[in-house]
Amino acid sequence: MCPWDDLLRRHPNHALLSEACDGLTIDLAPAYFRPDSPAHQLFDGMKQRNSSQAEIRSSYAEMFTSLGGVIWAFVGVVAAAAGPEVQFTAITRSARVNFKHEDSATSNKYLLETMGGGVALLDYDNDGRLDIFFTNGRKIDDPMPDGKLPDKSDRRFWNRLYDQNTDGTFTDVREKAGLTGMAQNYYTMGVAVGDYDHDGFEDICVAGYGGNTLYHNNGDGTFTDVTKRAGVSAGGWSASAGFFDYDNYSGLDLFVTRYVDWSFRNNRYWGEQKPGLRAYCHPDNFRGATNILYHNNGDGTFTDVSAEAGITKPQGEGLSVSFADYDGRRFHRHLNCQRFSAESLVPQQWKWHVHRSRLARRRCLQ
Ligand SMILES: [Ca+2]
Ligand SMILES: [Ca+2]
Ligand SMILES: [Ca+2]
Repeated sequence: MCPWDDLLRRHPNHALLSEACDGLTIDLAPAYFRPDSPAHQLFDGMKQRNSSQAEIRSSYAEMFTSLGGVIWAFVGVVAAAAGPEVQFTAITRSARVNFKHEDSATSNKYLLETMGGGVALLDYDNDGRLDIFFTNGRKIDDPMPDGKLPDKSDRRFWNRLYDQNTDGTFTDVREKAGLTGMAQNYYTMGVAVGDYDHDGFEDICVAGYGGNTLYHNNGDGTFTDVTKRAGVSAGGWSASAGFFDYDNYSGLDLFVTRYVDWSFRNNRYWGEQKPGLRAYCHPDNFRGATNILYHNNGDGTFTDVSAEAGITKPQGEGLSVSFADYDGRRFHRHLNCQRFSAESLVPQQWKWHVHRSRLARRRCLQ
């Protein structure tokens, strides 16, 4: 019985230690100690002597006696470095969260169908239990007839709101809540949560291809689409959104990242001109779209202040956004994560500091 077994049971993440302890990979053990340390020499000596597994095992007890303090301290450091003893168990099915994202992939390789969905954890009904909201795609024909829009009427393309029950399971309440997205009929991607009107209930903004949707939480388990009145619909390809109070005034403002100027009509061909060998055209072949900053006017409406804020250039391919006051000056900055590793950091002075990866452009056919 390996004397570390009990410890390793309590720190199962440290697989290398476990292997060394089993005498199967004694080669690994010296690497844990300084070359001039007794422990290193002991392990290395065993390795040099080509000790049998039985010998190695029997020597462990002696090693622990002589090196006990060192090894236990070492193991303690390793355990601390390995992080807290938190384990996760997949309970998706037992929690009755049966959402499956539908991208509606086609042989025409429309760029839109490469996009995944977004998810938000929020307590929409203020019962103290976090609920889950998912965005979803919509049906795309293959090929898409000229002038036709994708269709979200099939239930499998609906967005989803799961209400958490008292026993930790979830109930699909999308229809009752009015959050299916069918009426708006967008291929949705990102989602932002924030109480933009200070009524104590979290509201939801969904970003997608076709436009954004701002849902006001009515406080009774239902939501109302207030996009038009709020003036945040945008259009084009919105990928994500986030609420933050950039001016510390009149509540949460809204930042929307937007991707590229793409449509079913200007989708391009990439790959060999043979059946089954078509691939998705690289996004660099399309003009980037401009991100949008909406200022909260405090009366349920927003004003597009992107130009004044200086965020309309350069045009990128925005996918997600995060906020933080990184220099402690009590103003949020936002980090706009763009395609691949490209990113832009925008401080309060609204000057762009752009660190864009230099990715080779690949040409696609019109
Ligand atoms: Ca809840
Ligand atoms: Ca609200
Ligand atoms: Ca504000």
